[in-house]
Amino acid sequence: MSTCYESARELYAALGVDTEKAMEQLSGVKISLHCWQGDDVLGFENTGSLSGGIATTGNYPGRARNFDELTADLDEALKLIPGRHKINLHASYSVADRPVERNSLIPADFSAWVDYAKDRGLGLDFNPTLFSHPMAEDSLTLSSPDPAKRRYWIDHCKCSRKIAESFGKALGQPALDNIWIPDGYKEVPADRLGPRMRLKESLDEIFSEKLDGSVLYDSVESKVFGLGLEAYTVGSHEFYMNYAAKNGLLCLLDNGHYHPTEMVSDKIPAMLLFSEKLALHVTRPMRWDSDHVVRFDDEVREIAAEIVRCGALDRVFIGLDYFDASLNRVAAWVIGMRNMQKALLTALLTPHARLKSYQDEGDFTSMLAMQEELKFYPFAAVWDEFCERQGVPVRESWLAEVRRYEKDVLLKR
Ligand code: RNT
Ligand code: ZN
Repeated sequence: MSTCYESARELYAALGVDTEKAMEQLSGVKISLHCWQGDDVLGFENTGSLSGGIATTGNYPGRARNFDELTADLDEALKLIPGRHKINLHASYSVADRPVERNSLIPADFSAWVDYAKDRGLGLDFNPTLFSHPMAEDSLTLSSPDPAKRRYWIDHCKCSRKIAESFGKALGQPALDNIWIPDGYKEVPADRLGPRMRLKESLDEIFSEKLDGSVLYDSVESKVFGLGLEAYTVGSHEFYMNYAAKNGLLCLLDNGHYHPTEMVSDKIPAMLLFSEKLALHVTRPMRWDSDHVVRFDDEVREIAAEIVRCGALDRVFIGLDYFDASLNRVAAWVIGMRNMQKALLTALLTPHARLKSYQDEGDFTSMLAMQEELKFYPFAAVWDEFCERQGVPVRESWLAEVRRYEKDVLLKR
């Protein structure tokens, strides 16, 4: 035990905060690591470029091109991240030994991923992929006016739920199946209701099949706009918030999918009052839904603080969602995951009851003073101790290992 940690423990103890308990709680939090940062969201189907109003920029060398490369890169990242987590897959990452059509995918097409996760004690989450595909060229899928396209994507979403359910069963921990669609229009539409009616009908059919709710959670993810789809998004926040509430599904809040001054942290307690579970995509929007690597910034810390002070660590599915092709992709995973964990740890080291009572007593002076003083409490010493105990590199020493891997593996691709 370092002397830094010992003195930090005493300082926190004086506030009534137990650093041992905070580390213990943090070690139990699983974060879903999005596989798609590893290959710029391209997947294994060779469909070419990314579409659906999302984009990656940059051409940093070493992108993973297949299952072996992507899993090797994930292993490298996981070595440097404390705790045991989940991997978030998209349907476009199937490892089938036959030509796959997305509307007929089966659990066996992902058995390599299940074996991978089982070997390492990881969980898996899943997402149907309703973009980067000829049937989604116009960025209209579940709301398309073309019944053949709707049928194709409904069937894809139905298969996807079964695949996620199979993950939950095989790995003995629930899997989240999250539906996000790009559907929207570049120009101000002449009909806003029709597409939403079609989306609602498609979802009704997708969710009409009752699967095993003890291993499968379904979520729906809204958005405010996409690239080239600036005027209208079919699956807006109001649409999905109501749809999820009425149908007992989870709402997935992606903090890049709201107006720039609208905060997901503020939505968390409101959502948790009305639903048992909630899902998040933690990202970093810069001016727009730019999907930058998650930093230890004010909003990520506030999101973590809300989860912790609502006592909701077991009610929120925390996933990351960003894709930056201008950086070492393994480092991008490590930075984002460690930042999310640092934010959670900081939240766990906060004397929330004391701050709340200042608020309730109307003592806003003490509340503000303490909130600011707490920013300079030695949470870094607790983080270092946590990394040490978890057997992962302390502070920036992980970067040298990523550089070694880059030289030995990534640059040889
Ligand atoms: C897009 C959504 C969605 C995707 C991933 C790849 O704006 O955030 O979650 O980023 O499914
Ligand atoms: Zn997202």
